[in-house]
Amino acid sequence: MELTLPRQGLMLALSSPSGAGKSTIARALLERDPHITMSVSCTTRPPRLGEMDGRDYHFIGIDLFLEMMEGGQFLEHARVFDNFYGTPRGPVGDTLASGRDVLLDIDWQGTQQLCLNVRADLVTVFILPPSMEELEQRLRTRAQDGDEMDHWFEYDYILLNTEVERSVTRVQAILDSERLKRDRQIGMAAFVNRLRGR
Ligand SMILES: Nc1nc2c(ncn2[C@@H]2O[C@H](COP(=O)(O)OP(=O)(O)OP(=O)(O)O)[C@@H](O)[C@H]2O)c(=O)[nH]1
Ligand SMILES: [Mg+2]
Repeated sequence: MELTLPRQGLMLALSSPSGAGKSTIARALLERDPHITMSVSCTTRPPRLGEMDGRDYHFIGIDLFLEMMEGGQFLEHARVFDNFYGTPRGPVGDTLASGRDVLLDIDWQGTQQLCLNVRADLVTVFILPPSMEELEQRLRTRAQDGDEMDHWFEYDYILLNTEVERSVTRVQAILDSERLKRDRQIGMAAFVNRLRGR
């Protein structure tokens, strides 16, 4: 049986230009790894067909969004296209404290804020398409997607998503390695003491 020690959870932020495959990778990772959960953002954009409130997003009005913003209830927030998006602080804190990890599907603006405020608990991954043709094929490329791409330089890890399966394996490898970082293994000192009979 595997021995699990208490550890400090981490936040894995995934960003990419639209259509580079971020949500496919995120979904596969969530299925594969039982110790990471998705952060459900608040947004002022209307739900799309098939989206469920509380699962895909918390769909809220602009008034409530601003109230939450002013109340400091977001870990980060940003305006993307014509809508507001924000990561609720509470659930992320609870998950990290319980030694589990949180997956965040957020843009570069949100990632910058997390880098400033919660760097120690943050791991950032940027996903790039292998070519612009690929991106255009998968999409409806939007004007702001070029802007998003300019921010690849601010991320810890950069993935070229040539093949989804390989990309998921790589994100899993990043996650596994980051979990093993000494600072996150908060149960290790006690374990070593026990090991040495102290
Ligand atoms: N900063 C920030 N960005 C968010 C948050 N939630 C979602 N986003 C980003 O907002 C953008 C638009 O998301 P959606 O409205 O769901 O649209 P989408 O079709 O999923 O867009 P893409 O993921 O870019 O293809 C994406 O880049 C998301 O990563 C959040 O809480 N904070
Ligand atoms: Mg998306």
